[in-house]
Amino acid sequence: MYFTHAITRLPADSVASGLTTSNIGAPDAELTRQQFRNYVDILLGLGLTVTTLPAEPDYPDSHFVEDTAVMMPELAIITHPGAPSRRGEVETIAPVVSRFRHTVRMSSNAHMDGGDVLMIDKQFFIGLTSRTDEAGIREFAAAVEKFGYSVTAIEVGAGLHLKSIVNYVGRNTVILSEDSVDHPAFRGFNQIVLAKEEEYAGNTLWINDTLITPSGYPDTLKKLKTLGLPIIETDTSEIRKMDGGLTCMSLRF
Ligand code: CIR
Repeated sequence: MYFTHAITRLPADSVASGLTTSNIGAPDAELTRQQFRNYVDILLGLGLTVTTLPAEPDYPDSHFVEDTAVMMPELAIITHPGAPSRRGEVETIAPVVSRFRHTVRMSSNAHMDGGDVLMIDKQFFIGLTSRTDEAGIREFAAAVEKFGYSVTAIEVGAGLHLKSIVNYVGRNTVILSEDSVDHPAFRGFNQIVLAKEEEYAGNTLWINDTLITPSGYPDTLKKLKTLGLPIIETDTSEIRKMDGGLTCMSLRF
């Protein structure tokens, strides 16, 4: 998949009021924005056209745009996010996404965060988590299967989202937590297994055969280097404080 565009949203001053389970302190709003700007610069450097939406102070998690939609070449699904405080975020994302794709909107009986949706070619692996339920996966599957996609549900025991612990990093390889290694869904891929203390770095983003990875995770970096792809490290200290990572801050297509 070659990406040409990304949609992002500027973090609001209210960022520290968002949802988090991290217990590693409150993020600094200005440093969050700086880390966000660095991220956007990396996307621009990789040749993507980036649409950055204005901050939404009433939605302190709204710069985690990945959770509000799932983009694919044929269509986009506008999700019904699992956390009640985040549901309003889709109202301002939907019109922007619909400039680029035909959109299908999930019903309010179903729940899904885009952070649970891992797309590898024509396969979707979708985490069953506190944010994404079976009804969400059923509605999603009904919308995409006619375009030849397969959908596999994955029970996620720990971590916020599936992509908190499993991501595709190119070259038929997934990076994943120790706990996910034996999952049959990932047996067909080469595997880079995260050290327990570096699990956060599993949220590495593969864009146009370049890897963007959080800085400060030396064991993961060493393992990623074996793929032979260009790697860009960037600091996500403030993003992490709100359970966010690199995939969360953009919709790529
Ligand atoms: C939340 O709990 O919803 C946000 N604080 C973090 C969302 C991170 N999103 C993602 O990993 N896709």
